[in-house]
Formats: sequence, C-alpha cells, structure tokens
Amino acid sequence: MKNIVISQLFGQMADIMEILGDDRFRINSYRKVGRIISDIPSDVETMLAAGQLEKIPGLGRSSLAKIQEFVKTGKITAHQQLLAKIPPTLLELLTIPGMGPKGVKVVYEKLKVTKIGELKKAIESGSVAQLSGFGEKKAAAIARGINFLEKSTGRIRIDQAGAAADIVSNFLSSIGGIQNIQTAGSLRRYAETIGDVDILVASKKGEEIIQSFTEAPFVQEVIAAGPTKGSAMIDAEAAPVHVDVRVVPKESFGAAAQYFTGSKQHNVRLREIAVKAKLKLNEYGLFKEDKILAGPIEEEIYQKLGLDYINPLLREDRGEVEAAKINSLPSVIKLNDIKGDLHVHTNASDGNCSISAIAEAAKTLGYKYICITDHSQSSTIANGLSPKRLVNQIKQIRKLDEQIKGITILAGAEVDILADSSMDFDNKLLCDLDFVIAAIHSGLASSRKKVTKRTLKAMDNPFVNCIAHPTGRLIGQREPMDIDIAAVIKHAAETSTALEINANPWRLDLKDIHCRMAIDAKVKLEIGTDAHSIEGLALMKYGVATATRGWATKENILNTFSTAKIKSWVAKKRKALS
Ligand code: DGT
Ligand code: CA
Ligand code: CA
Repeated sequence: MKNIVISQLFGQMADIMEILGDDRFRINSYRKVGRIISDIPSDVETMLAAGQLEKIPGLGRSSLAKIQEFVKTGKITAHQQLLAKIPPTLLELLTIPGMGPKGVKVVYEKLKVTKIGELKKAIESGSVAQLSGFGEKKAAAIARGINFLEKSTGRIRIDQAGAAADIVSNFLSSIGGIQNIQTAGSLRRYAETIGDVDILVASKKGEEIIQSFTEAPFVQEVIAAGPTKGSAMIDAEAAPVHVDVRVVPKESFGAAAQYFTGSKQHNVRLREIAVKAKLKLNEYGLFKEDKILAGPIEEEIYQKLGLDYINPLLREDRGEVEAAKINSLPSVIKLNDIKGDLHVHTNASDGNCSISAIAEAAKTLGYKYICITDHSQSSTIANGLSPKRLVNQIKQIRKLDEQIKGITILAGAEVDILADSSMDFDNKLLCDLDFVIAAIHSGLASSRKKVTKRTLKAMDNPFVNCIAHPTGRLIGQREPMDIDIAAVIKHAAETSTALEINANPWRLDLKDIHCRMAIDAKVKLEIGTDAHSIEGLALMKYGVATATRGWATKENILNTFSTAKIKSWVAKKRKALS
C-alpha cells in the first residue's frame, strides 16, 4: 500500500509551505488531504485504477492528479519543487517533538539554523529563547524534545507493526507447506510500541520457508537466515520494520507460541512454577523428565501448570500468574461489548465526512449509538465550531436522529479546556448536549501544577462527562504532559467524570497501567476512536486492547452501556454538581 507514503508527502508539502510562509488555506487543505489518504483502509493505487478514489469526499481534482502522478512515477513534481526551495536538513528539525513548521520557519529565518546540531547550540547560547514567540520555557521544551529524539529507541507504533505483520503473514500463508501461523511477541500482546515483529510458523519445511521469506519482494535487508529462523528488515509502508520468522514442528507449536509471545518476565514466572513442580518448560514443550506433557496446544501448557489460560494481552507479570492460580483472572472486555463510539469528528470541524455518513457506518458496525463530538471554537486549526454553529449542529443531529433508524445519534462536543481552566463554551450551551468531552489542546508543555489544575477544574463542571486523551502524548512524537495522573484519577472518581482511552494508535491515552489505576479507583473509562473519517472508527480495537491490558471488564467501560444508561449517568452528574 502506497497510502502512507502519499499521505506523508502531502503532509510534508504542507510543512514546507508553512515554513515558506504560504497561504494558510492552501496549507490546511494539503494537511487534510494527507489525513484523508492515511485513513483510507484500501490500497489507494487499486482504488485509483478502479475509479473509486474520486468518490472519496475531500479529494479534489488537483490532489487526485498528484496521487496519480505518484502511482505512475513514484514522485510528485509539486513536492520536488517545494523541496528544492529549502535546505533538505530543515525537515529534520520537524522531527523534534515540540518543533512545528512555524518554529522551524522562525529559527531558519532569524538564526539561519538548518540542522538539529545547530539548533542545540542556538538553544545553549540563549538565542532561541530570545526569539519572538519562543522564550525560556519553549526553548527548554525544544531542548527536551531533542533529547527525547536522541534517546528514542527505534520502536514503532502498533499499527505500523501490525501492517508489517500482515504483509509477511499473508505472503507466508500463500506459499504452501504451512500448517499453522501465529503472530507472537509484543505485537500479540498489543504492547503500545513494538521493537520487532515476531511470526511463528508450524511446518516441516523450515529451510524452504525461511528462504522464501528472505527472498520475498518486500525484504529490504536480510539480517540473519538459518534453517528455522530468518530476520529481515521489510519495506512496510512508512518505515522499515524488523521481522523475525521462526519455523517449528507442529508438535511444539503451542509451546513456541507461549514462549515467543512472552513477555520475558511472564515466561520467567511460568518457568518458576514448572521448576517447583519438577517439570521443564521451554519453547519445545512442557516435559516431565523426557515425557512431553504439553506442546502442540498453547492452552495445555497453562493447564498442565495448574493455571487458567492467560489472555496474551495480560502476560506482563502484573499479577496475572497469581490470579490464574486461583481462578481470579478478570473477564476482560471484548470488542463486541462496545455499543457505540462517543468521540468522533465530522466535516463540520476537521473530520472528512458528514454526520449521516458516520452514523450509517457506526450502524454497520453494530453500534447502538454514536456521539458527534466536533471541536470547539478555540481550536481554530481544527475549524472548531462557534456557539452558533454548534446550536445549528445540534438541531441537525436531532433531525437526523429522527430520520436514521437503528442507531441513536447523540449530540456532543470536544470542548477545549482554556488556559484559565474555563471551558470554551458556556454551561447554557453545554446543557443542550448529550455528552461533553473536555480536552487540553494548548499549553501542553506548561507546568505540572498548571496542567493538572486545568484538568481537575474541568471535571468540576457538571456538564463535563469525560476527559479526552488525558496526558496528550503522541507516541514517538510528543511526550505526555507532566500531569499528576493519580490526582486526575482521584478527582474523576469524586466527580463521576470518565477518563478516555483514546484508541488512536498514536495516542493510546490513557495507557494500560493508568487504566488499571483508574479501574481500581472505580473510575469509568470511555474508549473513543477520535475518528476523523469512517475508516477511523476501526481504531476501536486498539482502545479495547489497551483497556484489556489495564484489566478492564465491560462494566468499567462507559460505552458498553446502553443509550439509556449513558443518559442517566450524564444526568446524575448534572444533578449532583449543579
Ligand atoms: P519487543 O520486540 O521489544 O517489542 O518485545 P518482545 O516481547 O516481542 O521481545 P522479543 O522480540 O525480544 O522476543 C519475543 C519473545 O520471546 C519475548 O516476549 C519472550 C521470548 N524471549 C525472548 N528471549 C527470551 C529470553 O531470554 N528469556 C525468556 N524467558 N523469554 C525470551
Ligand atoms: Ca518482538
Ligand atoms: Ca524478536
């Protein structure tokens, strides 16, 4: 799929135009096209050939021409022309967390900085802090960003890893001679970032399979190849991904799946149990002296160790082994427990589809409700709604809710928590909404005291039902806010405010261990996709996985409730606090 590369090219054109001081409208439209393309789940190239691409809302004629050019030639002339206008190293500066195109423009124009090293020196000399719009705090935040980048480990997001695993698994499944195939490692555990992708194959033909893998068209570089294991860097959309393929006989497949799923700490705990029982556990099986007790089937390894089967998402040595001994593992939430999505955007703000389109799509997913939560007025980059536009949108939602059968469309908003901790809409307007999400979108780098206070204060508002992406992190790109999570969780419990598990794989915010803290404090969690397109609704699985890793049952998750129960939950807080 070329989707991600094309999407990145559009994003990069927008960045360069912004550095060059181009027209804001044009810049925004390039960004939007980039996002639309990255959200399309099918291959852009195939869609183009089938004449389906022009039907995607938001893709104009000139964007289509650029996509066509890329598919044909592997490049976009407009992109190359833009690139020629700036020193190429300038784009490196954009990879620094906290450095956007606006900041790059200023340091480039005023300080002639074109490289990360030069920026570091300029910060040390104090000249960045003196630039207008920067100051000491921002300069320090950028220095931290550079530090973050320098120590970043090359781990990738789970969606990137999943895409790479699909490429390899589909390929291996098609070559024949395979009895079983299974993703293992951190990807099977749905860890929030992935070091490398592990794929396990049951087959008698190890050597042939490893050879086919290492010679596959998507392999960029072979790292190692032996009779049962191959390691390679594969070309997967945005970035090269390290994939390990291991071939085992089917008699050991279950034991190997257990072993290579990990985590290492979880395996250590299992091995301790085995040793105590005078058994031997390894990737080939569970043995009593030379006799195999379990091997082909993973469940039997757990069973023969006297444990309940442990969901791979819980295998982190966070108490799951002890719980499995005494039949007290949580009965974790499943994707089909989800009854609706409470966090979605439409083309009224920065999404790309209409209310009715996303409602119909939600219905197809089997949802009972969907809550439209476009941005509020202060989010100008996201085309946030003015109070007047929101009033109209609520009317429109009520009308569509009447017309579209089989799903309830709720009226909501993702309302900015302003710098002074107040809400971006007044309570009279919030009162007309069914569900209100509050979020910090500015000043994320401010002090622990300030960001915590803003969040706590928002929860005091009787109309605020949920705090979106409570820490604001973007995996691999922006560190979380320095926020007092324990205080946020405590106050969420006190005020009956839900905390979000933002399901977008860039965010996964709250993260698993914080979800578990929230659950222990009896806080409700809302899993929202923050979808900006119909395709974005499919991100729910990552949020559910994060909840599972936080040991959530469906009772802990607000959007497993019926529409009526959500409404009464909202009404209860309003009554209690107003
Ligand atoms: P990653 O790739 O860093 O995201 O994390 P994993 O968990 O996928 O780790 P990886 O790829 O190094 O190894 C895959 C699994 O193999 C790991 O979760 C557990 C198992 N494993 C690997 N090395 C060891 C080891 O030295 N001891 C034990 N007990 N298990 C190991
Ligand atoms: Ca791995
Ligand atoms: Ca590995």
